[in-house]
Formats: sequence, structure tokens, C-alpha cells
Amino acid sequence: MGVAVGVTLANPSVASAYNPVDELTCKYDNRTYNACLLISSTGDSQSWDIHVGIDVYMSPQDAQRIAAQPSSFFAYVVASDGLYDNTLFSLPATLIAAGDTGIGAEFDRNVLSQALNEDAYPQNDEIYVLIKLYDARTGTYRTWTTNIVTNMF
Ligand SMILES: [Ca+2]
Ligand SMILES: [Ca+2]
Repeated sequence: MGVAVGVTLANPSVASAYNPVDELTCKYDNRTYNACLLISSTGDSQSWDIHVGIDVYMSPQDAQRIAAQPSSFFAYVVASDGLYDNTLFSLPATLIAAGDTGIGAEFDRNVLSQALNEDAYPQNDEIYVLIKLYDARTGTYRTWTTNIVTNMF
């Protein structure tokens, strides 16, 4: 069985400084991880669906042991401001799965536009997600960030 986060494996887009809403943007090193962020409009223009998928490559044994831990993955939506980035809110994990090539996780949350409006009008808002993986065997965290999505929320 492969890692269940299929969305992160589909032809990742090239990272750019300006990543729009309604497009999946992926950050990866072709070796240890692939982290993708999608902020999509819901149609009512008042709220947004935030979706994050990450694959972390490791042995199947390590992946199974970490997946068996009660809580291993955490994700936080962060406002990018250059010098000091603010954590806005957390995202619940909707899927954690071990596979042959590592461990995958997905996070999903629907939020109102105002939750993402981190710079006052008429400034654009820059949003990314910080993902943490806790390994209880060593008591250590690994962290990754997604690319930044820019929009006027
Ligand atoms: Ca900002
Ligand atoms: Ca704004």
C-alpha cells in the first residue's frame, strides 16, 4: 500500500513567489518530504476550504510505529509578515496513514474569510502552513512549511 496522500504525489507545481488560491502548490526536496497546500473558494465567497497534504519518506517500520502514536501530526496556519510571522489557528488532521515509502497526513478546515485576512485592506494576505511531526520514541519534533498562498481575503 502506498502513502494515502495521493494529492501530494500528482505532478507538483513549481514553487513560485506568488501562489494563488484554487491551485495546489507543493514544496518538496525530492528526498525527504512533499508538502502541499490548497486554499479553495467554497462558492459563497465568505469562506474557504484549507487542505494540506504531506508525505514524509521513511522506512515502513518507522511509518507504522509513528502512525500508531495517539497524536503525531500537527498543523498551524501562519500569516507571513517577513520579520515576525503570526500563528493564526490550527488545522485538524483528517487522515494519517503509513505506507511502503513513509507516512502521510492530511489536514482540512473550512474558515471564514476574516480568519485569513491577516493584513488590513487593501493589502494582500500571505498564508502558509507549519506542519509538525512528533515522534514519541525520541521526544523530538520535525517541522516543515508549505509554500505561501497570496490572496486578498
Ligand atoms: Ca502578511
Ligand atoms: Ca488583507
